[in-house]
Amino acid sequence: MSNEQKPSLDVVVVGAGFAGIYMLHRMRQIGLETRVIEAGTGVGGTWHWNRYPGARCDIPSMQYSYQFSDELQQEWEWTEKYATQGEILTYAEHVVERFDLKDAITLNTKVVSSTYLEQDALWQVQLSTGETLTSRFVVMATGCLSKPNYPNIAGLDKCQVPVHHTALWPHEGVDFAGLRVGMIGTGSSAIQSTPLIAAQASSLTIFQRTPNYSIPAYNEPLSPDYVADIKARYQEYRAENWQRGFGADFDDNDQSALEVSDEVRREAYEARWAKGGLSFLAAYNDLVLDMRANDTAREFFREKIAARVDDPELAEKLIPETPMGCKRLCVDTDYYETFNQDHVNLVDLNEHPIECIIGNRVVTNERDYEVDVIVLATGFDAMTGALLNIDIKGVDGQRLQDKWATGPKAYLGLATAGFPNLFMVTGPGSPSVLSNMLPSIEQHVEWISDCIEHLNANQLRSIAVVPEAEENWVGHVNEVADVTVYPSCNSWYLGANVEGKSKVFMPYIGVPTYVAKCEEVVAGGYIGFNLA
Ligand code: N01
Repeated sequence: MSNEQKPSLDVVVVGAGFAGIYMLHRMRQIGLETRVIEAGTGVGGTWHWNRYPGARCDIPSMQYSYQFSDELQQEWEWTEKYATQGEILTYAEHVVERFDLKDAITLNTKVVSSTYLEQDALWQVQLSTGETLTSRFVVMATGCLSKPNYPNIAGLDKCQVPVHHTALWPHEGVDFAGLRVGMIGTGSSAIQSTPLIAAQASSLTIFQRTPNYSIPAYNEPLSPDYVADIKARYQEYRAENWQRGFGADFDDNDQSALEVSDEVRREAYEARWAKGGLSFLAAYNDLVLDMRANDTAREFFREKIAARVDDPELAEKLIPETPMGCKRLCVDTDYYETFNQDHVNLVDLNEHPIECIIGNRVVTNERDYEVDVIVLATGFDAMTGALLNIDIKGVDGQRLQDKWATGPKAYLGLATAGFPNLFMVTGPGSPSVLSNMLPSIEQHVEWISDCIEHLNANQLRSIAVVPEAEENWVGHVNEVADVTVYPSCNSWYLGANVEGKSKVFMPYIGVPTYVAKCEEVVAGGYIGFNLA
């Protein structure tokens, strides 16, 4: 393309989940020609794909929603404390209708590659349909948990029974009635789906590599009075939520778990347990900072899990050895109790690893398990998987896959050096998965759209990360993580769940510090970026 040619678009947005939808809305508001490219048959991102039984959000629904429009948040009626996948998907579809965004979203289409044309300061975006787009900016709204992770098990590709990954669940659902089900994985997706699959199946065998910590959800219908109270002070409620990163109901305690007596601590844990949900982690200020404090919570969970499982030997297998919170805490409804049913079995893969799958048999080193269907609840190639699925080439033809071969490097999780005018929403190095994703998405989308407006207002063609600023930020992200318990187990935060992936701690811990840094960068004239 030569300098005289104009790009077909101002902005290409990749993905029509919550990030892509809001990005499109903002771009439209400032009059930019924008197209969203979405691989799925509908909008909603993670809520479009993850339709497994029991799929729900673990952030209360009054907080897991957009706040950019007061009319929208006043009009929309959430029905339960934790919204179901179906309700969240309906909400995403409603937002698209309400803000008249549909015509700019191209479904059933993948972005195959994206190449930066340096001379023109343009991106050339190749689609799976054969169409090529050119645009000034590309915004990767590809989600943190969108590329499914498949276990490398010999024979899985040839097995003779249906295999369903929780992250690519059939839209028509799966009827498990009377079937022998084998499920691999015991993360959030497995923990949510286990009780519902067990209720249908003739047998359910769960293959567990690492047990997880789970706390009851105590999900319930939302009372009209509760909803009215929050809606009357929604802005204030959102502000409180944002200060805490994870939610207004977090109710942080600025005390160490080690400063109080055993009785006081026990009472505090019991109260958090009775409330249920992720706020358990905020019971004391050092649960994720000090292993000794973490041990007190671990011990409490050990007792709680043991009390929910009838067979003490089985309970032992379900109790994690890892620090609490170093993998994302799960939130359940009757997960552990499901193991008290005779037709539900647990196979500890540490004792009896899967050797292969032959025909309809999952073969461990101890015995074969005949199954009629296999559920892979094996998670995601998190945070980088979807980005690296696209062949992205920046300055001098450098590939993002090569640049990130030893782990992702991004400045504030918003952009990466060598790839000008390409933004990421909640990319590696931003709080993203260690925050309530919806406000984090909104903060990123607003930062990016303000930045594009700034470039346009000042007739600037490009914005590029200064490599040194990126190095410093990546170093800081790791420094912060290293004083916590987070890097101490094989989690997807570290990329440790995917064979061959470099182990680097990817999210940034600390929403308020992060937001202040983003604001400081702008106030200082985009510190750490070159604008030209
Ligand atoms: O995935 P996971 P997920 N052989 O990675 C196991 C969000 N989410 O889909 O721990 C055998 O947590 C793996 O074992 P190990 C939420 O942020 C939210 O459940 O790696 N097992 C693990 O047990 C969550 O954290 C909600 O040793 C293998 C499981 O598969 C994130 O998504 C609901 C294996 C994967 O667990 C991911 O959750 C659902 C192998 N080769 C998801 N490979 C809510 O909002 C992997 N495993 C409530």
